[in-house]
Amino acid sequence: MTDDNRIKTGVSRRTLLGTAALSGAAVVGASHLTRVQAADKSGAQSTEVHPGDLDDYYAFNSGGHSGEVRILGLPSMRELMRIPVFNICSATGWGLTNESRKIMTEGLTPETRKFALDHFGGVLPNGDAHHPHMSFTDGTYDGRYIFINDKANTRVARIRCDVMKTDKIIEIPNASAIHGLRPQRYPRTGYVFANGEHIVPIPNDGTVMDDPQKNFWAVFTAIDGDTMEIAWQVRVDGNLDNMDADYQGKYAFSTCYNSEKGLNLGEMTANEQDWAVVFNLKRIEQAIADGDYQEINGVKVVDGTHGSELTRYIPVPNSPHGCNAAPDGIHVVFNGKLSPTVTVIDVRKLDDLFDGKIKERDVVVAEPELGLGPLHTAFDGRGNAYTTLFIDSQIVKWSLEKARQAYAGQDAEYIAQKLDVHYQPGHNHTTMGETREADGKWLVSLNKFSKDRFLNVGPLKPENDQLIDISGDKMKLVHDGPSFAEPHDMLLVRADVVRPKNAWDRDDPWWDDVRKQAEADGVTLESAAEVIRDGNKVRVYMTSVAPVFSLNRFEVDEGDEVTVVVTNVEQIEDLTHGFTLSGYGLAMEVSPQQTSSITFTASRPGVHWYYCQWFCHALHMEMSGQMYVKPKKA
Ligand code: K7E
Ligand code: CUA
Repeated sequence: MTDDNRIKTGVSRRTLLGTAALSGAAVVGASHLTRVQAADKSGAQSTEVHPGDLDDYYAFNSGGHSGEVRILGLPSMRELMRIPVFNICSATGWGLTNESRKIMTEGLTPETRKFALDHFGGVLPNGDAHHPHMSFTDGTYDGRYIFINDKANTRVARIRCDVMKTDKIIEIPNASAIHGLRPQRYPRTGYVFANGEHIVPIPNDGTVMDDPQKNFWAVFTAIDGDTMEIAWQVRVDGNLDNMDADYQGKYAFSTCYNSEKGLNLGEMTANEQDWAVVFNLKRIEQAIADGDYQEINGVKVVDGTHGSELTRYIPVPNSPHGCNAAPDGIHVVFNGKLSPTVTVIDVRKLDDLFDGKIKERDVVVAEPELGLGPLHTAFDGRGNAYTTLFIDSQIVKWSLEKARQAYAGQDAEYIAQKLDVHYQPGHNHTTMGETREADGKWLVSLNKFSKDRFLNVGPLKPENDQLIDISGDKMKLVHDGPSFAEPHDMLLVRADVVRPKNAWDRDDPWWDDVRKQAEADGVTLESAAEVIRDGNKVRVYMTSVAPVFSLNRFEVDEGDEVTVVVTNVEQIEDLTHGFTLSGYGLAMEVSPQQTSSITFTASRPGVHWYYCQWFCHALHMEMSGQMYVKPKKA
């Protein structure tokens, strides 16, 4: 965080009982402290972050079926913030404010938008967020965005890292359940790739519903990460699970656990081998440029099924799951799940594969046997790989080079260590481990079960995110971190890469709609205390400065459509206000220099109090006002 991101100090906002002092909000100015890392007696890196010290890494944790993203600090594992994405949030008003509702609805297909309106008043209430990944420039994180999938309602969202808010959510047509997701690494993001997991008829409108072998498909989608518009889709055989992209900007990879196109467990696991699909990005772009596509539901779809020149299908044992590109830029690991092996390919062989000079299995350079249930692999940048073993409840550390030697018939012991984790790990993630700046300091194992590790909280147990020191020769387990449903994947980013603001910029596009309306109404948002009537529409403009709203009272008629616009004109860091309207199910966050708005029908006559729900001042309880709703004349 640089000083220019911080609000200027010494602002004369000492009115109203000495606002800053009473609210307890610190005036900005302290420089960032860097934590001095000490090793403990056992030689492990210290996880201790003393009061007032800052963590070395941001961890962006997927919230699974809670639909959100959480920010933790590493190595302390303290939860710092939650970012609502696909869920509705009582604290921040995500899903309630006009700004968030626009983001949550404008990227839906017309059919889904209608469905959401008919059943949920406009906003889908749930999501299932699995894979958070940051935008890349030149093979490493650039701190601009985080992208995340929604398996439940087939969407992809983008989070702005400057304000840590979701700014785009789009639904992916022609797909069912977006699962694997990765941004393009090189030269930049660029594309955000998204896997459709379930096979469905395309289009899926009820005209065809039988014969899955012939009529059901999965699609691989490339989204333009800058515009969040869909660039193209590739129709493939089988389904798509996890995916990754290379470090050259030429290829993307997806695992498939249902090459059988089965519709039940027995059918889906029938084959001893499934496959990994390789997508040739240049050839796909050429096919699009040549007009060699079908337009389905407004998206350009190319054919990538068997025999296509756009894809290759590499046989992989057995129902593979995770798909992970190593920071060496050379190796990609497909994790066997039902096979005790992982399959490693060398991306330098892919040009020859696509040119027909070698066969699919010729790109495989290692297939080490690691243990039971290999799901995901992470890397330390020193040639080691760390694979989660779901069934064995272990992390296995192994050497890529030695696994290659063993595959070539040499006598090489590739497994370096197996470490017990508690219990049943899904993903793991290393610090900067999916970038060319992998630093091999820490690994987090995202365990699906915690059983006896914590105080009993009832039948629903927390999960257990365990911190492991990988800086030395041996992995060391150093911390247990309980978490709520359900971290699937965690992104570990060096702290200096992420540079959030301490206040919104007044010209932020976030409230563009409000700004336009206010201009038309002749209202200045930063000093507003006005009620504008426009037929049965009423717009209420106010500001918030601890501990008062600029409007202590406003009047409307029963049945009016009321829009409340609050601008927080605080110049002080961490002085967030809120607006909660009693009895109307409404609340919103208004952070420093932000404008937020909310619209509702004044359907309940009487006196209704509104108040600031974000503790902001010694007189926070008094930060309130009344809406008078005059009853309709009979
Ligand atoms: Cu293995 Cu959705 Cu990445 Cu969960 S997936 S674990
Ligand atoms: Cu403003 Cu509490």
